[in-house]
Amino acid sequence: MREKGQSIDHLFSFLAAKREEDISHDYILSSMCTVPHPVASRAHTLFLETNLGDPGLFPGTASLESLLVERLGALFSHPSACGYATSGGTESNIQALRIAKKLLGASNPNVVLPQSAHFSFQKACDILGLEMRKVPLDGECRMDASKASDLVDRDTCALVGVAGTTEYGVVDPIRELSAIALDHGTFLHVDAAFGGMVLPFLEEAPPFDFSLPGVSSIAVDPHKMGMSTIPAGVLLLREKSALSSLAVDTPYLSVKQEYTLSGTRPGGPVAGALAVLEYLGREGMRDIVAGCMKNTQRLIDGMEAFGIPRVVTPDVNVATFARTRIPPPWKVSWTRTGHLRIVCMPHVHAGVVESFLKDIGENNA
Ligand code: 0PR
Repeated sequence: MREKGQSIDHLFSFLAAKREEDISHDYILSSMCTVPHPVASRAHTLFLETNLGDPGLFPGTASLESLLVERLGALFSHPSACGYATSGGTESNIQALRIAKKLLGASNPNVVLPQSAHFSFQKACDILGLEMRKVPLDGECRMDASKASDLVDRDTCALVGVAGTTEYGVVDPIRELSAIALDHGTFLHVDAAFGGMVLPFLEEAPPFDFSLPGVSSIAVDPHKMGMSTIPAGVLLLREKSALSSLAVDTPYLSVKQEYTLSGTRPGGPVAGALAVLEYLGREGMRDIVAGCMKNTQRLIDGMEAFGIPRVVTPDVNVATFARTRIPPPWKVSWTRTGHLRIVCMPHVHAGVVESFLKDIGENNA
């Protein structure tokens, strides 16, 4: 650390230069995050110094967290769902499996999850000492529910389905998983980190939420399609008792117990996430999601016109293609099996899709 501090001008020109080194969102086609909505940024700055880790000191901010949980619970067909704001899908998935493990209390617990599950489940199972039982996918990259059923046994603490997979943007057969979960009395966690802020706003979407009676918990990330500032995730639970199973005593805080994974937690992204929901309403979200889906379809049609086929028809705004080369400066990603993957986030607007397609057309050797 410096002995004497730098001048403001020096410091901020250094910081600005570093920020310039980052890739412009204009070329980022690989990300599930986006430029925050302006109301999210504005709300976030109002709550910069708030800490939800000691909610008694910030009762206003804490009530926004409750309101966020209530709004998302209602969006997912269970207005009295309980939950809390996490740092994102990874924390939500860890906490959901932690709850499931405690509720079962088996000595050698396992988790049955699709091969397509996000790598956060690997972290969760490592931390929690859970055996991972991976269910193969069908030809459209969705979990094969009939094979899931074969893998569930008495030591299965959780069955996991994904609503909007990271790589192929499809929704697992959650209705079938719900039936299996009810049959075996198993906890069913739905990872809707991405799809949770897309599916409720589509005209026709596969079912994935608490309207299915076997669904025990849902992870949803406002910092993805919810256009909030980072980090904003939410874990929702059907039963309050499930969340209470994580409670630890916090003797010297303004509350006596907490069930979160982090201690200190930022209020800014929570205010940002709620601000977007309140400002846009269902109508505004439907418009934004419809735009992203239209751009996804245009991208698929445009690529196929160049002879580059889609891999699957996605349920959400993630498009995948059998193609391996992309001209610079575009930033795309590749799936584990080598398919080109593009996420049509709100910043990937119609003009961006057209200029990407133009570049592909000119380099389509
Ligand atoms: N569940 C699903 C279905 C996800 O897609 C992700 C992240 C997670 C859980 C974990 O969420 P957090 O990263 O918020 O903990 N999916 C993106 C991915 O791995 C995350 C991401 C976002 C990666 C932006 C890169 C990027 O630029 O692709």
